[in-house]
Amino acid sequence: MLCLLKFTPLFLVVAVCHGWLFGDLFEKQKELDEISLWPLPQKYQSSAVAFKLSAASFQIVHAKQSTAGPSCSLLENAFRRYFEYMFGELKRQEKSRKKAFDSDLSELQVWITSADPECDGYPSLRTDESYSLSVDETSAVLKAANVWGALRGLETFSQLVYEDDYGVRNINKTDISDFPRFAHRGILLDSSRHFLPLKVILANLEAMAMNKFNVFHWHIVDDPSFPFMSRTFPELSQKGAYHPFTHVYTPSDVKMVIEFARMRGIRVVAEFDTPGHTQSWGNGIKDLLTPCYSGSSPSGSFGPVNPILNSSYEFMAQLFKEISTVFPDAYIHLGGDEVDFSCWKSNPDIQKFMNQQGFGTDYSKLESFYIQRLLDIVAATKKGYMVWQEVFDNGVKLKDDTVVEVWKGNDMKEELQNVTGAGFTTILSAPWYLDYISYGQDWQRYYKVEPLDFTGTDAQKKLVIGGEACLWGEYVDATNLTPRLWPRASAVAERLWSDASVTDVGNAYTRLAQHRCRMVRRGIPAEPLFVGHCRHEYK
Ligand code: CP6
Repeated sequence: MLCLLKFTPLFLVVAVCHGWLFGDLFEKQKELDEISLWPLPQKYQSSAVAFKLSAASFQIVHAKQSTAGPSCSLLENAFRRYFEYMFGELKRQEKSRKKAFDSDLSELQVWITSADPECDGYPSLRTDESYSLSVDETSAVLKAANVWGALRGLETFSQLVYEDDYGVRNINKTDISDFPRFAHRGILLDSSRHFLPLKVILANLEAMAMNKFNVFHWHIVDDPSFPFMSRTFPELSQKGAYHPFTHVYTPSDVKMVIEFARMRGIRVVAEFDTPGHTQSWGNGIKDLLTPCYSGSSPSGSFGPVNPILNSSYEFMAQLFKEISTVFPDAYIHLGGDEVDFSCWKSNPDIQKFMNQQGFGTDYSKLESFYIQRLLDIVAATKKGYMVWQEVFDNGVKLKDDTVVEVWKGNDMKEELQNVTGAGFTTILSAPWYLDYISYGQDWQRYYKVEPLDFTGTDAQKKLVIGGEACLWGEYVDATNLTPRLWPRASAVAERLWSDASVTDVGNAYTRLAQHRCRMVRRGIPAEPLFVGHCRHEYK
């Protein structure tokens, strides 16, 4: 039995005898523990040789040759976080040197190889997240070009550590070489339908890092509320948030989200969706929205942003100028989905404008007219943009680096074919609307999606840069968000990170059940997959 190796203290000998009595059961449990990597690395080789780890004689350090050192706070912070994940539940006395045994593995050396480790930078679409990890006596080496790959490798290392039958931390001899299949692996959270307190957002960034997600698509405002506090237009949240003080994201809140995400290698892409989904904007900004008519007089209700007034574009230029400085990511999501034409149709001034422009009765031309001007405004801020698929479908002229998000379930494959055929990069969210719930294990449905399963050339397939799991907020707030998202989003995480050949649902089930227990142990209340238990529940 493996557990006999090098163990000398009396209490362990007793434990070994105990282990023999229940040998089969324990062996089975150990097998399970040892294969709980999620998402599965690209290349993975492990052996049955186990090394034990003691909190008192194991440390995560910068490798001598590393271009990063103790001045890299991102790594220092990550070392502390992962040490805590691995040894956190141990009582203080077990961590102290008195009662300790020596670790077979004394350290994990983190070796950053690029001249610029990117400690103080932000991750981007082009970030190299690859790493290699070698665990062998007496030290493990994690090698990555930059801090972003190191973060992914630290997560993997922490997932390799398991508790043996005696509560001792072990790690097996392992070699891993890993990189993501897709560059954009996102989660959409909606803080407009319900206000999401900061700590809920931060907890989910934490869970995202555990699943190697790297984009937080923050659908921050929408029809029901405008919680983003703008310095340029404070009226937006004063009049548009559910509450002007408690249900807003202050500039310092937003900074905290961005920094917390950065420390975990996660981009924050904010979405300010226009011209539709903007009811809450109208509370604070006079004349921004189109007045709807009932017959020949205004009905008192309002529609999408008024596209025929110069003031609308002047407002957008100022707002997006601010947004472009608040959010450091190279991309802003401009929305452009689900524009309801009925209000525009009812308004005589809009009808007149349609005639002048020669748009006839094709209101999608008016929508495109608006979007086109908005895109030019945003391009002037030097930002790239993401848009929902309608913007492409309506034939708007887009910058080459635009990312088109495919969200409609019908004809999804045809849409991917068209978008990539036109040469645009695209991400897929249509199959991953996690706000939809049903009885049973729907994660398997998300898991089985193959993003490249559409007709197209190799060049077209390369333009699919990833996907997003979306949790729209109509039925979600702080009380149920986390368990609704996890571990269902984990299925999407593996689809977007691991090799296309990783499709065995049975194998995935075993690992995912473990991964879910690990998330729970780390403080993320992830819901169960099915009947069963987590080992740590009974400790
Ligand atoms: N809000 C916004 C939404 C949705 C979209 N945009 C949505 C539409 C259909 C479904 C789920 C969500 N709630 N702003 C579409 C991208 Cl099924």
